Amino acid sequence: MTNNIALSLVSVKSGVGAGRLGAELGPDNIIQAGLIRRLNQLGYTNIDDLQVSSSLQQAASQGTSKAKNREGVIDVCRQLSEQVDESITKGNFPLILGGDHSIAMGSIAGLTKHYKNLGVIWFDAHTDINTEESSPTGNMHGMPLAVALGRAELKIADINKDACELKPENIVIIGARDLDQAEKEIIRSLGITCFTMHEIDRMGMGKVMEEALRIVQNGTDGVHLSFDLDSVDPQEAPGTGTPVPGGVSYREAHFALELMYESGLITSAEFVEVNPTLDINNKTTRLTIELISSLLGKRIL
Ligand code: EXY
Ligand code: MN
Ligand code: MN
Ligand code: MN
Repeated sequence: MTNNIALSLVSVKSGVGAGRLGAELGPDNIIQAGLIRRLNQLGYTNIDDLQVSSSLQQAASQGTSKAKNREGVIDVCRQLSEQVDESITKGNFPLILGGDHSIAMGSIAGLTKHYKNLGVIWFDAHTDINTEESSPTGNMHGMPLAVALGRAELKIADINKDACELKPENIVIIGARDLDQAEKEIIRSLGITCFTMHEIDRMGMGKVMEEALRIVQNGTDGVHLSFDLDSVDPQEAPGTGTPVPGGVSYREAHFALELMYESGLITSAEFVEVNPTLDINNKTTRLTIELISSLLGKRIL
């Protein structure tokens, strides 16, 4: 089985947006555990292997400013934005491996050069919508949605001058269960759809995804999946820097990704916050490979 979709696999080896190091080791670990072989098995044989790295390798806890390691995060995001831009120009599907979640600013900056009405599905235990002012930690992996929406001091155009801001009505957050008070207020005031764990329990993942896919395709020209591994329950995904109990189950995560594949709507994806130094028996890395396989068309039967 082959298919004619060419992938740009972008390894973003940076953990400078997180409060502790380790996420920069995610991409190499995922590739060493056999990602390319799995992609080949799924028929993806045309894969560009691209790299983004940070010269700064220090955890954000070292800094004291409101946005710690700000210049380091911007440097990584600019590089990533270029890679994503080139990938789309070539007609490839950008598949981005993080890295901490601050890299999403770079992905979105590159994507919105091309997609002026980008839809975004954001799987996360958190909502990553703090501004420099509202953040309780100063860790920039808690800020990418605020930047992408134009709510933060750092603008998406500071990363790529041709980028444009996301529209709140084109974003759906799924799996949230640990929000700061200021994040609750900004989500309510902007009217962003957020299916917390409560809605997943109540509606079931099938219905949540049906609604989510309906929202992100309405008036959009592309749909990006930003998948933070901490959306999954820590029992299944222990290797992540900010685990929160009560997450998405193994099957709920796979089912969501299977439905995204079936929809044919997803035009780019990133999988972030895998921290191999915190993992148990490489469980989170192996889960990430399985989840990517579901997104890219793995069939159970
Ligand atoms: N809301 C907290 C903060 O802003 O520091 C925690 C953010 C964690 C972000 C993780 C990756 O999704
Ligand atoms: Mn996140
Ligand atoms: Mn998170
Ligand atoms: Mn819309």
